[in-house]
Amino acid sequence: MIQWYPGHMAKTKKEIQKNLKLVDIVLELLDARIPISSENPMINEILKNKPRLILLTKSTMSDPIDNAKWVSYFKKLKIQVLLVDSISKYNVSNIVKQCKIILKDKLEKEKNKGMKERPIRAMIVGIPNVGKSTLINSLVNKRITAVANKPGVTRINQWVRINKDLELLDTPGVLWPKFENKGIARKLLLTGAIKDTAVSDSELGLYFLDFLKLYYPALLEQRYDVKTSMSNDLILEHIARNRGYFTTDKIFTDRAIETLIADFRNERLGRISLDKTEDNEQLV
Ligand SMILES: Nc1nc2c(ncn2[C@@H]2O[C@H](COP(=O)(O)OP(=O)(O)OP(=O)(O)O)[C@@H](O)[C@H]2O)c(=O)[nH]1
Ligand SMILES: [Mg+2]
Repeated sequence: MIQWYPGHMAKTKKEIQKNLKLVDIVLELLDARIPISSENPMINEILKNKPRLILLTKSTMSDPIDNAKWVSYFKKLKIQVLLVDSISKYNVSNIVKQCKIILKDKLEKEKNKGMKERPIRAMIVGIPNVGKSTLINSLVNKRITAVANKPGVTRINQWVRINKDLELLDTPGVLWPKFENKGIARKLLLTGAIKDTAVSDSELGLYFLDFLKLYYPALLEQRYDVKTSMSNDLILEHIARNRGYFTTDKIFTDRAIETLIADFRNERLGRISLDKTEDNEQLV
């Protein structure tokens, strides 16, 4: 886990801006479960008017109803967006197609000037754990992967040739996550994007229980055989008892919390989205 501090952020920003000059388009990865909380706070300032495609990763883990809402949310903002999943390869093959559509004018202009058809050059950016490496692996067809040295504008850069249509800058831009408020920090902690000791597991667990009671009561009740009308303490006790997390004189509810969070991360609870468009509609 990278420790972000002001000097590091400035250096990262500079590095990405330098690399931007080498690419046609930026693939901005956001976690489909938290499309707002997984945004970098300075991304617009960094990318400015660079053509951009947002990829909502891990979209088979997120709530399908929220997925649809987020797609229309970004479309309303006139931002190109695609739901993807790098493990099941959902929509991965549509990434290049979408890039071509976004870059249509530029590519046509080059063609009219008599320039040879060439692969689109792209770079991936996103906060830690959002799925940058997994997407690259999923894009790359192992048999034809070739890393070639190609002169960049100011220096030699490593490119990964995905296929005849796409080349990726080999090092994705790792952006720092938002540290704006506790709500965002909790969601980043739950998805595993940050490891922060400022929020205790027990506080995180209770927050998540309240969230589940509000948005996914049926998933909570089914998984742990509890009722949402029960207090959080009682629910945790119930989970701990069912799993054998107790001795004759003690119940380990902290282990029940670990189970709860692990079940979310491992998709055992079901498809869950933590960010809701309703909370962000004022931004549109
Ligand atoms: N289900 C699912 N899991 C994914 C997907 N993409 C990534 N993951 C998982 O998320 C975790 C983090 O993925 P990485 O590809 O390492 O993330 P990263 O952005 O490269 O992370 P850093 O290198 O730390 O910045 C891994 O456990 C992946 O298996 C996806 O589309 N679907
Ligand atoms: Mg990585």
